[in-house]
Amino acid sequence: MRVTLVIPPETHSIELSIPKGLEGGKGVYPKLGLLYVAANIEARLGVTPSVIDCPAERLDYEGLERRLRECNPELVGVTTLTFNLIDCWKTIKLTKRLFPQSKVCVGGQHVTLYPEETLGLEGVDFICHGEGERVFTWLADALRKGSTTEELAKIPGLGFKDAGSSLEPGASPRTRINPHQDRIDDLDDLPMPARHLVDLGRYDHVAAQGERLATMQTSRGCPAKCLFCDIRMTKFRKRSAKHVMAELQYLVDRGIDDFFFVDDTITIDKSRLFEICDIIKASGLKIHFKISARVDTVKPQLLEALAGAGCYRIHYGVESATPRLLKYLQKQTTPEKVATAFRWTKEAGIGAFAYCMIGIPTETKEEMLNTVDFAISLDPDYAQFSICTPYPKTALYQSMLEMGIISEDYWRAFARNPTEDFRVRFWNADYSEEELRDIQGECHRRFYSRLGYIARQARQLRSWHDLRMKAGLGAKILLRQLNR
Ligand code: B12
Repeated sequence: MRVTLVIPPETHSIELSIPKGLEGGKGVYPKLGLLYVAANIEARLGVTPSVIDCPAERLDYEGLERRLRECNPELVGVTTLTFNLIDCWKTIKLTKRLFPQSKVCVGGQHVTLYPEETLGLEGVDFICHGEGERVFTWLADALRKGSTTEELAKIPGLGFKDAGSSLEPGASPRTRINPHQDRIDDLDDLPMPARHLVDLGRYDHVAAQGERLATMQTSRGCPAKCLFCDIRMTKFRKRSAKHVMAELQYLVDRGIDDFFFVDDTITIDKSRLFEICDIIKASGLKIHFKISARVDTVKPQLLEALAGAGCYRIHYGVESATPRLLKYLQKQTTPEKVATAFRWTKEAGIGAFAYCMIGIPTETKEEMLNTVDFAISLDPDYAQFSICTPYPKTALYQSMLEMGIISEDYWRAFARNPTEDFRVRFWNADYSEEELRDIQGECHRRFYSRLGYIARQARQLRSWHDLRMKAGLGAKILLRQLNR
């Protein structure tokens, strides 16, 4: 069976918390979801899929068409997030036009949130909600064996269109969504992502440190309750330190020296993280890596261990300098805790990335600008000021619906009918989107145009390519502000 897995082009992404102009041009990280799916089908069924990573291969729809024709697929898997749903659907329709007999299965975070709506889209034959490794493999196996509708109905996490025997002419097929599969508890049981199916040399990012970059995942889930996050209060599951080390070694042997651990919150289980750091140190591997953490999950000893193992940056969710707003966001932190964690991080010799938010409901402009001053006082390597965005199915969005702030479930409507005129909505009664985008520009300019900051970045340049990427990003930040 010829299987092709596609990461769609990012030409029609919707503008979210960060302006598209700033999001683009920073580089591309390898996306692990599809590579996990690819590895599992290869290991369990002996089917080696082709992977088309459009952003990394810099493919538009013409390029994608060329690549799809080369692959001549029978089963196509497409990964999707809500922000690139339009591109996802265009990819599906292109596939169906080129290969009407092929089967299309869609998976990813968006599908997990909106299984029914995604399955309803023209061209989609199957959806996979939740983790895709096993479900997609079961599906491919079932298709290979020519399984019946009843057999498909037994695959947990799968959804499909059932034409049924009594379908009236012209009637739409019934959509059937099977119950959720159990979460994969033993993550060591999963084969490592099939990175051999992509060109690792194509990935790089403005905030990277080494020569060659890879993403890695050592755990899944986060028990925290942040109001704006759609994975809040999900069960934390982890790989063993030994399993993680085997993957690191595999990648180092292939020239990778810079790792981005994309775990939701890798620091939840401290003893395992200590163990990972110890093994890396004992192995003598010379690597750089960065992680994401909550400020209340780090302590000096852990930071020291991380630094010793090669951790060069920690991404922290700072969000706001205003305690009232932190409380509202159910962040369970305070500016003092944030400042302490940043101080400890610096003392351990690790850099920091401060994720901040502006435009939180009821937030004033003064409070937004206070957050920039606070971020500057934390002295991170980078800071990002996102506009607080009620993402689909988050508690923040649900509360907007329940309180009647919005009258229609616009994300659901978009999931049913993704149109290019869709605009994301923010929730701050006192400022329009334009005003918020203006303040956001001002925040980035304030943070990034400091002479001391620019001088430090210049000292840390890795290469001409690095200089080009950083200069390009800097110019964009300043030009956006001047053009406003
Ligand atoms: C790391 C990360 C980033 C990184 C790197 C992204 C990358 N290229 O790897 C950075 C910081 C760049 C980033 C940026 C953004 N991110 Co982000 N990010 C994440 C994070 C924390 C992990 C993603 C990941 O690698 N997961 C690990 C893999 C293994 O999981 P997975 O991708 O979900 O795949 C599994 C299933 O979904 C499924 N699956 C996936 N694809 C397919 C396909 C098929 C065919 C099948 C069958 C199954 C399947 O199977 C996979 C294996 O189990 C998630 C949170 C999360 N837990 O998902 C947010 C998340 C994906 N990001 C999100 C958002 C909104 C963004 C931004 C748009 C933010 C912004 N700037 O406004 C940008 C978009 C940039 C971009 N172009 O991608 C949202 C998406 C919400 C949504 N409804 O779409 C998430 C879910 C965070 C959240 N909770 O709100 N992000």
